[in-house]
Amino acid sequence: MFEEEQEPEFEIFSALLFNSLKAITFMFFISFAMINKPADEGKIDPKAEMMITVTWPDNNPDDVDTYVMDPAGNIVWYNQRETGLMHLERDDRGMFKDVILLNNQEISNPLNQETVAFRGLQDGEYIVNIVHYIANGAEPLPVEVKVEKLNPSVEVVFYQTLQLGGTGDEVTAVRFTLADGEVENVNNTPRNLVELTRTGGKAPNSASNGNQQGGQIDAATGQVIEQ
Ligand SMILES: [Ca+2]
Ligand SMILES: [Ca+2]
Repeated sequence: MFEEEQEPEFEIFSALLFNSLKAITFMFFISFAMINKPADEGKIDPKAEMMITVTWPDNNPDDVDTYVMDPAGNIVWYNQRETGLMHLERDDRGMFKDVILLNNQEISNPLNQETVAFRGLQDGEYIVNIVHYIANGAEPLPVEVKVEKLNPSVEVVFYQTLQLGGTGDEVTAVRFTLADGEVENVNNTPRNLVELTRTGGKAPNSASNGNQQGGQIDAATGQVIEQ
């Protein structure tokens, strides 16, 4: 009799205890998941108006770099990841430092991709170049370049696979002009951007301003080769 009366209270207590334990366990896993978030994860601006995505084959060790010039002459690249309204989300260096944590173990991340986001649109011409910064094989490297205008709905402005032919090779993937938010004059007339970032203009590396000749770029160091 006595035991029967006590039983419901005990059940309520144990149910409360069990639920508390569940809540604590849940919070533990949430905080654990947050700790494990890779530090190198790129930020994607939710307000992006345009997105340029450069992709090369998974697991390929080559380093490809993306250079984009805006109508004001600003150039975004790995050493100047934010300029004007453009932002390079991440410099992908092939397999270098491409690790993610899974179950607390480092595993290699096969993805080779760089993205440039535009926070706003300026009228005028944009130039998108890709550069074979480090090539490891003798074969040409296929690189997919996609340019999308995101608002009011996603519109693919350009989508093509181009070939990069070895260390130092720079290719103009696409040039386009924005006029009142509309894309015009899509073409691929070549224009070198790497040289501009090293020889002055609006580029941050003013150390080589004196070299008006420009000259060849050493792809391994990024420095202008003295003639
Ligand atoms: Ca890169
Ligand atoms: Ca990679």
